[in-house]
Amino acid sequence: MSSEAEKSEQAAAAGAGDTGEPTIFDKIIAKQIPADIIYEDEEALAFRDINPQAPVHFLVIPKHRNGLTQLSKATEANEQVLGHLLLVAGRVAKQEGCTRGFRVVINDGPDGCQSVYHVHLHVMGGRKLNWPPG
Ligand code: TR5
Repeated sequence: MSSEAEKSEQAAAAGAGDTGEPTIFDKIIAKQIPADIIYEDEEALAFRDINPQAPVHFLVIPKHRNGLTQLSKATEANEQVLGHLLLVAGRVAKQEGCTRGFRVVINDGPDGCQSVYHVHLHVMGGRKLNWPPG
């Protein structure tokens, strides 16, 4: 894992939460930091998770965060983009070969184990997933 990724995980472990600073995802959007991008449009970016928890594990993020650090801060103003992220999640899961299904997760805040405060969807598949999650 890169030192940037380690820093992000350490911040989460320390319960740092939303710092108001640009996140690692802003740097990925700006192509300042490389990521394995598998889908991109005007509003959304999907890239493989650096620490995959399933054979298919990618993240879908809004390219324009507009203050939306986490789902619990969402308002009606974010409704369209959140819907778009879900549509992208489903389309890219299909593109990635998840024909038998997949899971979409949004971690929110310290109890949700959120480590990057730029709202994002985890999409996981490629094997039978366990339920309930830990
Ligand atoms: O814990 P939450 O829900 O906030 O999820 C953040 C996710 O971002 C984790 O699953 C990390 O593995 C993932 N992550 C963190 C970094 C990173 C990444 N995925 C792809 N590329 C990444 N880079 C380049 N750097 C990271 N710090």
